[in-house]
Amino acid sequence: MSTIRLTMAQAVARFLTAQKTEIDGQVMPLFGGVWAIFGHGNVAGMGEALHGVRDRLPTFRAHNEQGMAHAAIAFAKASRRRRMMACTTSIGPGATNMVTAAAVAHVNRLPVLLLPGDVFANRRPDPVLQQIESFSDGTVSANDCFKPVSRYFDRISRPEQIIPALQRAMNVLTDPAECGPVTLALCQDTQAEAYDYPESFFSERVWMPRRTRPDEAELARAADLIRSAKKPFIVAGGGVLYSGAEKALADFAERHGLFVGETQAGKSSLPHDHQANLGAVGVTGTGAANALAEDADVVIAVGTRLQDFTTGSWALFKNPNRRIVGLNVQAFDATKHSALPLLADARVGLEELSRALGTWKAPEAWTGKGREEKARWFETAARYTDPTNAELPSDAQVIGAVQRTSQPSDVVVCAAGGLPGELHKHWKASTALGYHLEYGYSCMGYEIAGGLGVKMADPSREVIVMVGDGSYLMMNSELATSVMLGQKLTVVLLDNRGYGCINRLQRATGGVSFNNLLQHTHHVTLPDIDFAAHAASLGAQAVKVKGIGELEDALKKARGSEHSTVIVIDTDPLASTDAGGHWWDVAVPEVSSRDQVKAARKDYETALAEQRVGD
Ligand SMILES: Cc1ncc(C[n+]2csc(CCOP(=O)(O)OP(=O)(O)O)c2C)c(N)n1
Ligand SMILES: [Mg+2]
Repeated sequence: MSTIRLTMAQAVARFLTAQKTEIDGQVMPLFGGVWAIFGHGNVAGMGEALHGVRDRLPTFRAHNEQGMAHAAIAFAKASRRRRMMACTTSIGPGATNMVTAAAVAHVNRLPVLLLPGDVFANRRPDPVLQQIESFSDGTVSANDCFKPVSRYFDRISRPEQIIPALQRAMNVLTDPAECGPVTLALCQDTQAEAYDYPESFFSERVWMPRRTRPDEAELARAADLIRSAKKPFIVAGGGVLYSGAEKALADFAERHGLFVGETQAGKSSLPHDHQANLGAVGVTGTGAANALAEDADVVIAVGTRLQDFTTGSWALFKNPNRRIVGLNVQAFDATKHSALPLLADARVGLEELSRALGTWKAPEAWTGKGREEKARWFETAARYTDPTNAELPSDAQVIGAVQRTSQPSDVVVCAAGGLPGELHKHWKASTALGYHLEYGYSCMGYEIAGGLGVKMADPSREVIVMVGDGSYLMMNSELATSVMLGQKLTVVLLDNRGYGCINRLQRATGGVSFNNLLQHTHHVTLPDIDFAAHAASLGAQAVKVKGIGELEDALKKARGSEHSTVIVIDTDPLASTDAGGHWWDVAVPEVSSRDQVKAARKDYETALAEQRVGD
């Protein structure tokens, strides 16, 4: 066996360069790069190793570990999980800064390879700078925080351990069912230790997406159930996009006369104007999709985790006879709420299901209802997004302006605040992946860093990041990285002077406006933040606009620019789209001295009665 003597860190770097993926017949590197913030625990080991492979595996310097991991996660999502990135950090705070991002990837089932540095395996210099020192457990380090939010966690304390660990890591990162974050905590002395690695460990490997075919009996049972349906309805989740099943979904819906509601992760599975697409479903759903979801007797749930925003906290699907067919690669999801599982890749699953259904079509009366509801919704929705002269436009009116100046190939990126709900209802996505919402963890601060990852995944598309003032203040530093890397973003920053959506939620649950909008906080001086000046200081072109007309002009100008641009607009914190949507379970206090809370509790108990438990 021929071997090569490398440090463990050099072996990691070399191994990553040998991993390939095949997209549209073209073999390319699986890893689009490594994000790195060096410190003690990775600068000497991983730093030296990454420098050695920089021509084949670029290293990118970020400003915040959470932000760089967000960029990596967004890159993977925008690449349909077919490409990914790694992230390396120092030990201690550099590492734990990434834990929230690991949770983002875990919830959203997205691949990212996290390589935090760890304490010395030999323990000689203990306690080292940033070592947390457990009194009771000598094996614990700060990196144990990654365990619950990693699909696979390992700590590498001998150089040869990296051989099975990296192979296991690749299984997890590329398996559609298991997919999620992998954390390999790399002890700093081990990174620098040499070992005679077998050459074969570094042979090129081309990873192909596994397309699990349905089990025959499950397929027959699912087809029987769908054939018995009078009111079938499809829920399209992120799995449709990860599988590249858009055409299969369109064919399936057309052939069998079915309508589709899209989750946040599934939005853009069908073009907004496709006859079958009723738009968003669930708590932030369109009136059209929700009308059909409420009545549906068979819900075909494709590639969705069925989170509460999709199921209306399990009160949306009201038909007492409703059954669910769970078409999913992951049994954990396919069997939720007594669903009839159909374990398969979304694309082949839909193709085979269609074959099994033959010429079966949904009843015409039901199809007619879908068409009517869709027409009614579009008329209603336009009232919220049409141009306005209002001094303080709503989020929906800003979305209307962005939409009017956008191109079909644009990608809109968002994650938290009031915007995701408004975008889910109103954004008209024309092409697959044109809508990028991180709404599994809805992590404030994902937006700009995520936008950067989306842009790096496909630089040919214009990326428009929509972000609230709260999210922007929480994390904006990768804006400077976008400037540094020449990866252009257009950021539309909606300044409603605080946490608008949480203030609205607080009021809706009977609370007093308290500690959300800046004016309702404990303060000595009410902040008056000059976001345009802030963005400009990070190197972006920045402008503050007044109203929708100026916003549209600024958006057109930004399109012509090659530079990252931030457009700031003041918006109304109280306005949101009251049409469409569905109840969401947010627990209201059972006792309170406030009459408004008592009233909200009464409404809450009435709503709870609609919640279906366990069926
Ligand atoms: C990291 C993180 N902390 C807290 C929350 C809870 N949260 C959701 S939206 C929100 C306010 C967002 O404010 P902003 O970005 O200004 O959007 P707005 O609500 O004003 O539309 C908060 C605090 C979260 N989703 N993520
Ligand atoms: Mg805000």
